[in-house]
Amino acid sequence: MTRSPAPLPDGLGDHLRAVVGGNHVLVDPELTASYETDWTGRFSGRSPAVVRPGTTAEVAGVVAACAKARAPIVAQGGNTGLVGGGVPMGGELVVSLTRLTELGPVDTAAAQVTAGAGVRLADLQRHVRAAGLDFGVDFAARDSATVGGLTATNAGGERVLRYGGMRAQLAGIEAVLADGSVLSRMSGLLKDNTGYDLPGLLAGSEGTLGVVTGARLRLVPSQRNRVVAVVAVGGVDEAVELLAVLRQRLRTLEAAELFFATGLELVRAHSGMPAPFAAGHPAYLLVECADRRDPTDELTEALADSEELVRDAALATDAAGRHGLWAYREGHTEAINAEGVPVKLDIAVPLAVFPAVARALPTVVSGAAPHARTVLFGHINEGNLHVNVLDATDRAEEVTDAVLRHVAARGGSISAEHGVGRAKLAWLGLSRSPTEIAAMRAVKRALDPQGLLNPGVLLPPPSCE
Ligand code: 2HG
Ligand code: ZN
Repeated sequence: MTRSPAPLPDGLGDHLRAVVGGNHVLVDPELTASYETDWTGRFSGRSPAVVRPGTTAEVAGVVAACAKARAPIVAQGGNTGLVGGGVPMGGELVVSLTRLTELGPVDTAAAQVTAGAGVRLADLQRHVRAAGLDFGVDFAARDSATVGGLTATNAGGERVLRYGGMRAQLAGIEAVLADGSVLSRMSGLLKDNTGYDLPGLLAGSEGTLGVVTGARLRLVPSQRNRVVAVVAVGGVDEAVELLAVLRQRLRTLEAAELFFATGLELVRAHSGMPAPFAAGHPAYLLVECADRRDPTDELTEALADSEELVRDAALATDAAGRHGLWAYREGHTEAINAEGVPVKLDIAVPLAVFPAVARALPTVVSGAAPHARTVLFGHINEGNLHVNVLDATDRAEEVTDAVLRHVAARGGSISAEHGVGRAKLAWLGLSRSPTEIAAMRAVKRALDPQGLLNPGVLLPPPSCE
């Protein structure tokens, strides 16, 4: 059954139209629908209106109007977050930041650029690559994910191994606070030791402390030469062992990703891609090396010296070949969704227990949902596994509980990179102590005393702790 949204408080609609223009306050359900359901299809709500400001000043005007009317809001970027943190599940107004697409000139002296919250990751990459630099964060949803969303969720992705996550790329931030005031620290100074790290605090705050409107981003050297290898291995132990060898030997290592036979079969069935090898193998490690000099020889040598771990390997250095190999890994999310709405969990455990956890998880899931199918893949260097569970939406809570408890008991995190959102709200206490949660709650109260910014996301109601 589709719930009707709560009506806009008296006068708020007129106020919002005065700020952003009538065309950018959407109330027709046909127009609001795509903002109300997340990419996976699992999280869905109804919003009284979707507001699309085009400048930071307009965002400030929108937030101030909502504060005055005590109307809760959810900020939204590309809507490809995977934990239900960007959709109006409590009937909030959606503030879409996708019109904030301003992209400043690349500052090659500082190796920085200023980007609006609505700039898509792929556009940012094209822009900075044209100036001979690159951006340190990359992942499959690059064509839809935005700078604002990346920042608000502290996105991770495929290059954390070399460059760290989104927080590490921030040289500054601009955000609208809950009362409509604009917080701006965009000077890009890398040495600025004058108090609390506000960009670091807003990064990963999942829209609960402010609405990110822009960021000053650090850039990294562009690496002209790249080589990608998909390496077939006997299992997850071998993958972890091989990773350790490659990380030790290859200064140029940029990515190390893991997937398994089940995931590969799904990707192939969905995409029609040929098998990477004549025979099937239990697990696959995808690695990428990048450098100003060609890193192919050093990767080939390292693999040859690890012949006891390497069952087979496919290498590519040209762009089409590299993308073809990456497609086996990056194709997982779409191939899984094509099978049905998954329960998505995104965990990390120390590498010392990573193989045991990866082996145990399908059984842990089956204990909670006997008919479920578990597909694992992820960013092995950070011990980060994406646990995708199909045919289990009716057992989502049981599956989540079983997996997250298993992970927490082994020293892991209940959310490695996607964030807490609504999906893991009730389990935050498995990863954060009561003291940490109380401190986070105090920060939230101080910055958003009316509780209007993304209520119901990240921090559980006190009764759940
Ligand atoms: C990735 O690593 C993304 O491709 C999505 O974080 C993971 O679909 C997922 O579970
Ligand atoms: Zn990921």
